Amino acid sequence: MTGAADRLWCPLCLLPSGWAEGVLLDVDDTGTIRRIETGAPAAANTQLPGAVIPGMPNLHSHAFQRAMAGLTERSGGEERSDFWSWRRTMYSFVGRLTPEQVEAIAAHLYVEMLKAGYTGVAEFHYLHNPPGGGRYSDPAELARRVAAGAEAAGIRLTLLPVLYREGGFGGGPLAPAQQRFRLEVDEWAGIVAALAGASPTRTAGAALHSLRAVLPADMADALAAYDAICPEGPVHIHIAEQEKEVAECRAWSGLRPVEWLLDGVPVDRRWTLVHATHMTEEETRRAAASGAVAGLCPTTEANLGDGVFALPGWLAAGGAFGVGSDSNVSLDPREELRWLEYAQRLVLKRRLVAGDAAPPHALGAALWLGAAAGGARAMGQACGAIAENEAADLLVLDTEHPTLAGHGPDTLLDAWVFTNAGSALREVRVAGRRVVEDGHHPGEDAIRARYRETMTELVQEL
Ligand code: NGQ
Ligand code: ZN
Repeated sequence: MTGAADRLWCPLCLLPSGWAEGVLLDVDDTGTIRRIETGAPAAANTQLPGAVIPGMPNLHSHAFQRAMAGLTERSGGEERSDFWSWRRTMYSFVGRLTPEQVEAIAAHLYVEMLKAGYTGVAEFHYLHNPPGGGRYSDPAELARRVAAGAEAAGIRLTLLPVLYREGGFGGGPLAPAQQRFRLEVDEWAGIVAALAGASPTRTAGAALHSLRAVLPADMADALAAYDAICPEGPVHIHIAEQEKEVAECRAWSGLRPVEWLLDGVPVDRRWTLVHATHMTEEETRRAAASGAVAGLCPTTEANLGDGVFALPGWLAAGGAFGVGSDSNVSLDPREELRWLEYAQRLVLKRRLVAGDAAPPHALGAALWLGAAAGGARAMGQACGAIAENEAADLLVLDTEHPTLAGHGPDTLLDAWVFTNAGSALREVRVAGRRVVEDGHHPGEDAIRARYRETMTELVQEL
């Protein structure tokens, strides 16, 4: 899918400089906004009926985990349910998925994301091989299935093939279920190269699963290979999510994970540090100053009992952030932003934590615009703001909706983020093309039917 050349007019539009009235967006055939005019008449242009805000890039998703949501809220008989017991359940689930099921889950997931206001997704994709190991005849088979799901839904995609090779810090054998994840570095680079630059709305980037799963020498080889494919492209890594991981990293290297990464690797604006939950003040300052985006996934981090991100220190140091749906227990950018803020309120016993560092916007707009900008950087695509040379990835909010009624520009985004105004999302556009109209996606009936079949198959096998 490419974009749709069009002239889009809206009565009210959130530009980087603030709300503007009578805004005309001139969109080219790659779906990029080439010119913006304010105070323009509606005339014969395509009308966007409401208040227009940038769509949200989702900077971290594991698509297949959507099909596990609701299946992991019971004890497997362990003494203690925690991240690691959840991971064992996830591994047993992963062993069953077929390529057809992976595509059906991704297509459905991405439609749901669009309907909630995510217009793009960075998919952290580590499911590469058939069950038990070996290779599909095309090693990019499952990556292509995920990309086909994105194509069917019409969501912007940065597919991040993941390098995952070890069972722990310093290297170690993989569990049988993890054989589906393991690639040689050159095979991994081949998948990245096969999918990079596929279209104006679909590309690929790099992901290293974690310091637990990639040895330093492999990391260096992978980054060198990647630089030859996408010299400016994004690099993602899971880091410092669990306290046990911090302890194991120290036992291995004498350093904490974020410290190790910042000391050993040239981390910069291309990087997204996913979670970064457990950092000292010094790590927080250094990581923020590196320019890396903090990839925050508050609903999953809560679901898995990870801990609370050091948001005040991060924002005070000028750190960039974005949000991701990660395990896909929640598919709503507003819920991620609320949890991001509310966890801080509960810990600090105060209010407006994320807003303090970002006047003059009220909190809803500061969170939304901050996460959109950081998320776009994490995707490595120009899609995080309504501005010239940025993609026309747009949400049209129905200002007549009861939850938004009466709100002027000052509080509209507070009402959008801090209430259950989901049904006020009237229209969604990706690269100028309408993908959700009046809350419906044109392909959703067929996509849902395939998803239902898939879930019936998977749950019966449990
Ligand atoms: C993942 N998820 O890759 O799906 C991980 C679990 C791991 C989160 N970290 C696996 N939330 O970290 O080893
Ligand atoms: Zn993850």
